[in-house]
Amino acid sequence: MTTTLITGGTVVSSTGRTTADVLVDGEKVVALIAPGTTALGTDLTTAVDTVVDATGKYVIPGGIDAHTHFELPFGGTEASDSFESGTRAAAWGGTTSVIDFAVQTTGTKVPDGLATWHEKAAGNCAIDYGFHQILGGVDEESLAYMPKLVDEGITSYKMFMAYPGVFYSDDGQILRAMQKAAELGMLTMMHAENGPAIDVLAAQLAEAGKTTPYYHGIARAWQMEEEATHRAIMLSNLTGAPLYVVHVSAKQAVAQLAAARDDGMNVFGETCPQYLYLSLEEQLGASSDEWGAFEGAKWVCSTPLRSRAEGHQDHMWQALRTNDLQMVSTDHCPFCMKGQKELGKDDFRKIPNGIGSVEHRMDLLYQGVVTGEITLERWVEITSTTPARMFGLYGRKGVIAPGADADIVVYDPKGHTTISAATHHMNMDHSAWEGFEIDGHVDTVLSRGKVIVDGGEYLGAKGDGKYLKRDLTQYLV
Ligand code: DUC
Ligand code: ZN
Ligand code: ZN
Repeated sequence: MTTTLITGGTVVSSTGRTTADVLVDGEKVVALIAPGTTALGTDLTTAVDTVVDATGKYVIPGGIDAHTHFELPFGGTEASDSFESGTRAAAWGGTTSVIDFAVQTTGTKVPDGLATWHEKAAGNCAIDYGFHQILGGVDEESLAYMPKLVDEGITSYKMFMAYPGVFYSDDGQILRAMQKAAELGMLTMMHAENGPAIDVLAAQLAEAGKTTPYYHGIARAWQMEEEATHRAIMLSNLTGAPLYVVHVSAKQAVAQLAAARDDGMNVFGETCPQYLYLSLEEQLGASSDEWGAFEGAKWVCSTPLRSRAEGHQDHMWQALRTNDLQMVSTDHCPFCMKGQKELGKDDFRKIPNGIGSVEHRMDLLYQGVVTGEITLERWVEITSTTPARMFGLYGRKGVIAPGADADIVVYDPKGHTTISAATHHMNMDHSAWEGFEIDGHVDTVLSRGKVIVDGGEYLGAKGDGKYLKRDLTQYLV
């Protein structure tokens, strides 16, 4: 077994920071040691196989991105990152676990969708991976399969209040699934937007000739998100099923979650980097020589980017500080402009929805530390520790402590990262983050004890990543 000592760094957890050397034996962390001390009279730097010098750097638990869509069929095409390219890009960016969504679309069977997802991922991943299950058709069969999902380590599932005919569940279906989830202790994840109403608004805009990407954001108005979030909370309240609302972007939706939490309900919310940094006006309204007003298609995702004038972005940062929102995932769902986003050149409704960020989440959130939006500890908490607890991985993941998997990132606060499609590792012909400057850098990444990224070199291999059978959420007793 290989032993590694990470020396001289500042080990950061969700609750504090300390100067310590981290000793790794095989796949596990075995000790945090005060620097300069010897263990059992041995100078560990000469006793171990590998020494990683982290002097002046942060040593943090590897990032956990709990919301990715690799190879997702969507809008007549497929998300452009495979499990291979997507997890490798994640590793480059300091993410060492992902939880992707196995898909049941309306009219198909849950075990078939799940088997397909296992086939796509097995042997291809650079880092560890788990699954949530999308339920796109709540019926007797899919309800009966829910206990089996738990047995297979899929302890959370997602429903959609949007996308009629593809993923959509009506309120009666949601109620039934939540009743079952409450019984099983499963976490219900919700895409909370009023899809049927949005589809009417979108059709009215298109008929009026308003077909550019900007109108995607107008059709998917914040009222549609607030209303659906409220409805999901009420169904959760009625059934006793804990609720996790994905990709929250509207400040009014946050207010719904905050009020429910103040009332003692087990409801949680995630936001994504795009809702912290990007806006309806600047991105969806963008225009370029190459793409004209279609430039905004790069940022067409759902929920949509919100108006900066209305203050949603600042509110998302605030909610992360106050714990009204608990964590940040990417909703990584990449599509190229050429041949994919282009499908909606004449009609925003045909643009495949999604932004690719799996490589940049740790950096983008670290920039929030630099600008004073969040503390260093909160950065670790919302990118690693909380995702681990939320999705039944804590102890193994989300912490640097004896017995935990040695998923570790050495992050250099004096380093610098410029994000660009020319240098990123995601399979995309553009970057939603082109030109973003980060005052920090992912230097070294260990995945279960193996150094997979170091000094600008990728040292991992396809198949390093293993399937994560997850426990029930650790947020509930
Ligand atoms: N939102 C996206 O932007 N893409 C995929 C699915 C979703 O809900
Ligand atoms: Zn969604
Ligand atoms: Zn998603």
